Amino acid sequence: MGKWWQNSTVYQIYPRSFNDSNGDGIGDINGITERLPYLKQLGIEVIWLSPVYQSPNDDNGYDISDYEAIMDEFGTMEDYDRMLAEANRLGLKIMMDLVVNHTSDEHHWFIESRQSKASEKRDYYIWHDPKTNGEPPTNWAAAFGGSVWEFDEATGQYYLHLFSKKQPDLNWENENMRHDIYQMMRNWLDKGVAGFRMDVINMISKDPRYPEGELLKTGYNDGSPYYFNGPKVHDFLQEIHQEVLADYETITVGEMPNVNVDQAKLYTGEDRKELDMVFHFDHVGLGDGELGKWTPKEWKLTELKKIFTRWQEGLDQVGWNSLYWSNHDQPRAISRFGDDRAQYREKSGKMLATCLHMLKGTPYVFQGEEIGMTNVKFDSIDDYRDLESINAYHELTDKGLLTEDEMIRAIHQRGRDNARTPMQWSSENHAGFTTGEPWIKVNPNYPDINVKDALAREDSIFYYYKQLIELRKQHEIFVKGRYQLLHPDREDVYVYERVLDDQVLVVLTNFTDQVVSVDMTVDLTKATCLITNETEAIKQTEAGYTLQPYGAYAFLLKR
Ligand code: TEU
Ligand code: CA
Repeated sequence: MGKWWQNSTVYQIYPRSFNDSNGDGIGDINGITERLPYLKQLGIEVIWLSPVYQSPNDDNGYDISDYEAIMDEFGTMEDYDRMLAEANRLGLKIMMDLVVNHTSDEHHWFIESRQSKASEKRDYYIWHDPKTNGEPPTNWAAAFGGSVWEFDEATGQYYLHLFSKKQPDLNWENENMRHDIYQMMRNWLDKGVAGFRMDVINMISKDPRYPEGELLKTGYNDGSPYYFNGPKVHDFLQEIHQEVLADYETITVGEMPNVNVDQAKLYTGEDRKELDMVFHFDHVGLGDGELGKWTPKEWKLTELKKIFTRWQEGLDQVGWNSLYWSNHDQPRAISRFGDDRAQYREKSGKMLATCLHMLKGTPYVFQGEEIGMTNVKFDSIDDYRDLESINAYHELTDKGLLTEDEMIRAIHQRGRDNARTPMQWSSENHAGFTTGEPWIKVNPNYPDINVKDALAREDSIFYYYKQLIELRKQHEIFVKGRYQLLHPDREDVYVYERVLDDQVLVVLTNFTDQVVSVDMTVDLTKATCLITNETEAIKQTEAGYTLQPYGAYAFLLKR
């Protein structure tokens, strides 16, 4: 099953926040081109590019109004072609973000579709009559607040939008629509892109009965059992493979909220001819309370270990894991799973990277993760830009479910803008991201946390990531080694092994700010230390091996 991307590392760019080349305060494609040598230096091989297509930016590009034009704010198709050529010249592959569960309501397909019931594009979207009492077809809650149904006066029907009302869901039951999507995908592959990250791709098949869901605290119903992993999702994915992907050497990853291991085997099994890997959400949902991420609770390391172990063992030999701590929808890894207090920030960042990058799967590094960027705490909701946070703030406080203070604190912990503050390039004004006014404020800690500083310090997180990425290419055990969890019940350390023939990779990570001891059956004093965030060799006492706060070691030894 050896595929080139099994020992590659993917770097995600969120273009709006990556690098502004023309001083308008918004990241752009020429800004990306300027920084390609930096990514080459890191050692990554694939760039997952969040959407750069034409969009009104209701959801920052995840609402596409033209799949084959470049967003005005990001530049031109010529800029794009130049960036693609330069990336490919440097040996960097571009993975585009395919958002085909929905378009923007400003896409010409939707403009035509809403014009009349007789429009030939009517059935490209999901239109239903009101209930006899005039209410929407179901009471389902939309991901970004309110109902999933928006009434359209012109034709007296509702259209479905699982996200914002400016993101109408496409009707995948319509064959003409599907084939328009396939042609668009082929056009991008013919330009030389390497593949696709497929946005909420397990939502494209809906239960045709549109049954009501369970009542939620918000007063809407939970329709998610009826639009995740739906009845025809595998038919559609196999058709995408057959009509498009089979003709190219691609890398594909499906973003799949609510996917479990058994379903993932069907999505990523090599014989299934669907996708190469999926993003699951089990670990990033840790601690979710009765209002999901807006009521974040403590999480337990034993829970995290159970989740990673379920996926490592579950997909072993029959599928392939993606490995990630964060992305543009998630808080910063160090703040979420590590410790962003100054004395532990870098060390816990290296510990998290060690823990993740030694697992079986393809690692994804989110922009800024490689220099240890952290969450931000803006005082006012007015400083936030993400419609998910802003809509939730108003809906949940208006309904009296959370106070404004509780909501702001939840946004500080789990809001998506934590990942969307501008990339911190230097200690210059606006962190060197722009010479203009940034579209969202820069994290005020940029004078201490920035690329220029990281590149100047050989002990920075950047060079640690570079080393991890290189190790993955050097040792077959990273790709093929069988995973084995050790000390499953401990709440302080994550210790696991990877075994390949007579080789054993032993990974020890301390997720706490305490000194701990770990007893091991293997003799680590004779092992080769591949990488560590410590300046000294591991010590052994009668209580076992000593791990300092947020200490991490990876050893290679012969059985
Ligand atoms: O995200 C899918 C998704 O489920 C998000 O709503 C995410 O889980 C949530 O924001 C976490 O709280 C994809 C894209 O990654 C996201 O940026 C888009 O907003 C969304 O789809 C709609 O395209
Ligand atoms: Ca710009």
